[in-house]
Amino acid sequence: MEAKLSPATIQAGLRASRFGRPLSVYPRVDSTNDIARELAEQGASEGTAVIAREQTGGRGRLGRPWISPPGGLWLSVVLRPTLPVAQWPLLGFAGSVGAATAVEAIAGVTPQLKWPNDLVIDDRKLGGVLIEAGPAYAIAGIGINANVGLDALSSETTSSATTLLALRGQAVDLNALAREVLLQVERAYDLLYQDVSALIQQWRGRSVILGRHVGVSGTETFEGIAENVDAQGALLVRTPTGLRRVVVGDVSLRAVEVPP
Ligand code: BT5
Repeated sequence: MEAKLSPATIQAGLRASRFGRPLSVYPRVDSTNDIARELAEQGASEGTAVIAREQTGGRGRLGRPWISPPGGLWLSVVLRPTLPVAQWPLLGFAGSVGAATAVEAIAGVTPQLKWPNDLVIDDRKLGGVLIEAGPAYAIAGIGINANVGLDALSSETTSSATTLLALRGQAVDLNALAREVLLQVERAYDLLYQDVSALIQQWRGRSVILGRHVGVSGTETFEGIAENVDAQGALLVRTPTGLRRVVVGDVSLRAVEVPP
């Protein structure tokens, strides 16, 4: 039987040493990032985590909506990074590498990563990461379509999204997934300080875009070959006029034109 998300169940056997301590689980909130931010403003320590069974105002990057029905994992963690601000984009790498590693361990499917922080399977989006920075903290928001039917997502996203339930045909243990995400995101976050190139290497190893023809939209729109990511998490795209560095934006995969 599918167990409901519960703080006691998640914390029993939690192997993370800081992430998820403390942890609160709400039935329904606007956005777990907002609750985590309030806690951070009140001085909550690094690792304080907030989970909701459902979000009514879940958000993505750049003000976009994030559909968050019951059955998903909607989780935010308070971070207190001491990294130079130029490296903060790598917080998203820690979130996405950790989340992908956890999904693989619990659900037995292998998410790939699309820059900056999407978890994708067969080019469909399974989850995403939203990093929001505050004065002396950052909030890492992680969303994973776990036990969510495709019909619970909006018609706009069903063709571009996937869920663990749709992929596997059976539910995952959400409490176990939450526990593993807390552990793996903590490990990936610690790598940022201990061995940042190892974290970037893990991101590269899961990348679905490197070496492929992509369209970039952000401050400018252009196409090229996604060549690499740099030590600050920016995407390097080879274009006919040279290498372009993308710090904020979206990428989409393009079919490679075959010459006639
Ligand atoms: C993201 O944004 O991918 C970041 C998502 C972060 C969600 C978590 S849940 C916990 C925490 N609390 C929050 O309020 N947020 C975080 P972005 O790359 O901007 O992707 C947003 C786009 O993904 C939307 O414009 C839709 O096209 C699509 N989308 C929305 N909901 C989706 C879903 N459940 N599954 C797949 N795609 C979705």
